[in-house]
Amino acid sequence: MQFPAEPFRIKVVEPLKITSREEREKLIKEAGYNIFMIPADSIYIDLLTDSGTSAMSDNQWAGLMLGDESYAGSKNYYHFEETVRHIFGFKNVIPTHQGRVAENLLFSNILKEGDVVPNNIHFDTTRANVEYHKAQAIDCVIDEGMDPQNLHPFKGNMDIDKLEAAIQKYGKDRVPIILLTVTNNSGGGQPVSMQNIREVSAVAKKHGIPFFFDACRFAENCYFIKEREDGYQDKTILEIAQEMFSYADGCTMSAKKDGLVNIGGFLAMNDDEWAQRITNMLILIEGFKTYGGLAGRDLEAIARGLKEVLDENYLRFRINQTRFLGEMLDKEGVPIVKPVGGHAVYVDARRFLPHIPPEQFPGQALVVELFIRAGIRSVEIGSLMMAKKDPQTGKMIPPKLELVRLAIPRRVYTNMHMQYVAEAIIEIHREREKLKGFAIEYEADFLRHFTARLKPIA
Ligand code: P61
Repeated sequence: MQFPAEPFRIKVVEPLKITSREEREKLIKEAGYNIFMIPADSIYIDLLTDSGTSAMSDNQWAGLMLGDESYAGSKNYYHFEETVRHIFGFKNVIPTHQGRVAENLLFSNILKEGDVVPNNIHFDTTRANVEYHKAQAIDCVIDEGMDPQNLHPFKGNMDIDKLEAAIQKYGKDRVPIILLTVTNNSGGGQPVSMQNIREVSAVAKKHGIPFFFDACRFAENCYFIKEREDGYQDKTILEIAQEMFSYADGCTMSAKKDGLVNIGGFLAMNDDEWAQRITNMLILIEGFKTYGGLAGRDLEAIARGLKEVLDENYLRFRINQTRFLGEMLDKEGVPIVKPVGGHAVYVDARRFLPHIPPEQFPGQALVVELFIRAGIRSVEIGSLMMAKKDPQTGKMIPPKLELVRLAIPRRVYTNMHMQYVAEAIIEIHREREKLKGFAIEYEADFLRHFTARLKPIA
């Protein structure tokens, strides 16, 4: 079968509210045309993020009842630690309540002013945590990774020449760590190949620089390796993950993605001295080292989720569900980022709405129309979220791409939901000339997309 059906059946249902077009027009107007301001229970299909929105399995829910809420030494911590060690192979396992805390703890321990951190592309929380320590976050993804039409199978790969050039330019003493984000979220959920991981690891070793993964979507990355890279077709996802992590010294992880849970994360590493220092900091800001800001039951759910996410039938469905949505759109001429990534389909709003200039937010025009027409929530990743201001003229400098992300929660929506989403977008695409741009009425000084108020341009 080209698109496998859901490898689970539904035991509990959560009814969805279906609002009328008039209700949605009123809601979005009251929200200042900002999709973050819409109450979630007025949304029919919520594709804002795949983070923390997974459906847990019956096995995970059962695990919650085995939560041991002891302050120190909870049995769930040991299960969690053993599971992370088995899959990721790192010696020290430090729980945190989500991914950005793992980043903050790591960088607080190793970064100083003027340092440089290379990554394929830093996710926004990673970049913000690097810059908070007055260090510089630099992106070294291959050029193909920035071209929405290039069909390279591993568009998340690090450009080894760019990485070497950065180390030469700043000197290895100013590069305390090399990161690699799998899959590359900010580049469209694109995978990194095992070959590239080996090469990055070799560069790191040659210069004596520690190498860490941002491992949020590691299992999805492993599935792409199995599917696309020679020599991995007969390996299990666990074997691929174990090999991948064997080339690194540690990782940060938001378990809200491939941990299949609603909250949780961790930091894992081989270095005992770093782990000791970070644990002391953890105790100051998150909690004792056997819970790290989580309940015992949360740790149990993560341990079980990390095992479930390695199931190849699950991953085959997961990756193909995303592809199913992408291919339906592509077939009807809707411009998307290709190949389709692991966790989301990205619509190219610049080509979808060429008559709306970046300063009138074409991506946001599509986001608003998709909500009004179909009750679907997506998110703009374009000028509203990412534009910079020219310090001299005050004029907006748009980012390279104007995208709308349709992120798919894990095990939540069926393929019929995806068909509904595709039909809505295809319908809008047919009538695209009717869409109009937006102007900003209110904006905050930073991260304006979360709270901005907009008005339609007549
Ligand atoms: C997302 F709009 N991602 O994609 P935490 N690394 C990577 C991530 O994708 C990631 C984190 C670290 C989110 C949630 C999100 O402004 C935003 O557990 C590759 O969320 O702390 C999160 O993990 C951080 C969306 C986060 C945003 C911040 O939707």
